[in-house]
Amino acid sequence: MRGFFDPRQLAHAPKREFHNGGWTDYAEVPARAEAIVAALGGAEAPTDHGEAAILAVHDAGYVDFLKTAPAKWAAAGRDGDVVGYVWPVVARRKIDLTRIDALAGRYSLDAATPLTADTWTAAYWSAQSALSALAAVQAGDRAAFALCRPPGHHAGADYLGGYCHLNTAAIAAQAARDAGATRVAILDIDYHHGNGTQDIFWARGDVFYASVHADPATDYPFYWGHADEIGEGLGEGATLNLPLPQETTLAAFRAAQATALDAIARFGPDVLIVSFGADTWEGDPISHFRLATADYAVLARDIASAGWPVLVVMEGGYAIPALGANLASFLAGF
Ligand code: OKP
Ligand code: ZN
Repeated sequence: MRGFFDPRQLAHAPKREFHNGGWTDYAEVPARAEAIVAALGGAEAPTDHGEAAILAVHDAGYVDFLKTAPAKWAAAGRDGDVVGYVWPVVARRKIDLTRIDALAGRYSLDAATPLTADTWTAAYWSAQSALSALAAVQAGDRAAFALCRPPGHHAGADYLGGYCHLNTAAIAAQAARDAGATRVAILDIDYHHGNGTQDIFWARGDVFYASVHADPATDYPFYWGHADEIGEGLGEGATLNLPLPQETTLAAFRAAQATALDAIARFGPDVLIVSFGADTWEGDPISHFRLATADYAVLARDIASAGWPVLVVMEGGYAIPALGANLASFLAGF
């Protein structure tokens, strides 16, 4: 299977994130991608598909923020990375925001995702890796892999969060639609719910979003991913959330994924995009499921047996020594 990655994706390296009332080391480190490239025995450089596919999903003001916020932060006399500290929870007024702190709150979901001067470039190439893997599938490959790092599924049209800036799965889904696919399905099997992907396609019936994830009653992102969220308007019924309790092992995870695959089969996609996170692994440092390395091949075989062309995009997974083997197990299942 072809795999895509650009070394410029390594440049984004925030030092810390705010968690449980204090600063901790940033979990989404460049070494994650290096471990995966090593396990794959290398990756192809993506083709530059340009910014239009990104702007087909993301708000122009948000993209401008990603590019310019680090310079505004420095101009305000601050050291370190851009991070918000006040959020427009009560009133998202349509006022012209200029202050860097107002922008940082307006365009973010949490304080766990600092922006650096290199973030835009890394996120841009992460999106290009997704678009290049999509191109391989469009050219006839049964499956292709995009080593998207930074990841994407928590990023909405106009906000970053959860280590994510550009929603690579959504960008690929929209690009597939724009290239003529009638229906696109996204299966999200990262440990965390992909709130950004859900938000982007919430009111649309042409892109189905199904997610198996840790119950947001106990886990990030808390405000999304509950079973009663099914989409709205034209999108009603095109969102499926299957939250599971902490300590979940293969049997229950596989059954939930089968429920998602059945719903996707009824939807009838031209192409399936899998948001894959290896943070469901039993030893993940920030997550609480109990999947074993060999389980990923089982999950992948279940997905592959449905027969749709599959684009796999990388999301989370933070146990660096096991990351390569977990990903290799998953890809081998195809
Ligand atoms: C991103 B992805 C632990 C705090 C975790 C953010 C979780 C983001 C997960 N230091 N908070 O879905 O793997
Ligand atoms: Zn995750």
